[in-house]
Amino acid sequence: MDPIDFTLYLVTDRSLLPAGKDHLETLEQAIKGGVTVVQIREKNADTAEFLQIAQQSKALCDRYKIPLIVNDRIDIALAIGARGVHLGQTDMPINVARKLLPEGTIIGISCNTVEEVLRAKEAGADYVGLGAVWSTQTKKLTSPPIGVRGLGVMLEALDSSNISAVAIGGIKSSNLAHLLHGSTSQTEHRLDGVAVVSDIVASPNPEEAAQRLRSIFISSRLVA
Ligand code: TZP
Ligand code: MG
Repeated sequence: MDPIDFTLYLVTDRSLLPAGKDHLETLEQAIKGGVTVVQIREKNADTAEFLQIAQQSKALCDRYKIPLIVNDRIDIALAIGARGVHLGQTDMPINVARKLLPEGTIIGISCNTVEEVLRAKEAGADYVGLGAVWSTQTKKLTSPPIGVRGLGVMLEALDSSNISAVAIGGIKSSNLAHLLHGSTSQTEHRLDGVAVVSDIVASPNPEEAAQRLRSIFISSRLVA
């Protein structure tokens, strides 16, 4: 299977959609704008609803050949044949998830400290989500944002390992260049991408929002 391109990682949140906007329509526009991987994140849906949203989103992502990752739920990932799962620190441990999922399923984990990054490396995570970098309205944070400096320290902890790394939390087209310059100029391990919720999902024009983020990421990669 092709490796995942993490450049622009859209994490969905239907509660942030502007009035009258539909999840699948927004997802399609974001993909047209250049999103490279999608995570379906449903914090309020029951199982039946989560499954239905995940199935519909998977069908759309398949049409555009975009990999789909399911937040939290191994069972839903299995049911829809997702490319991966994204786990939090208090979700199913990586080694147990690995046993349950088909070979080749991507497992990512959220990390907020260097210790969590080292544990994720040890446990064989395929990628880490580092953050929250900045404060955000999208998620109630349980620890303070790590900032650009903190992100740099966590990237250093990844050293030369081949785990992919994405930053998350408060990332917008207005601060992305700053984030990329500040966190990765000194480190051996560079960010493979950025994970974004509200700057795309809550935008009146998700396609343009995705285009802006992607082009900032790509230009910074060219000069780095
Ligand atoms: N995990 C850490 S911060 C966050 C998640 C899911 C939310 C990020 O949302 P936004 O809108 O991109 O700040
Ligand atoms: Mg979780």
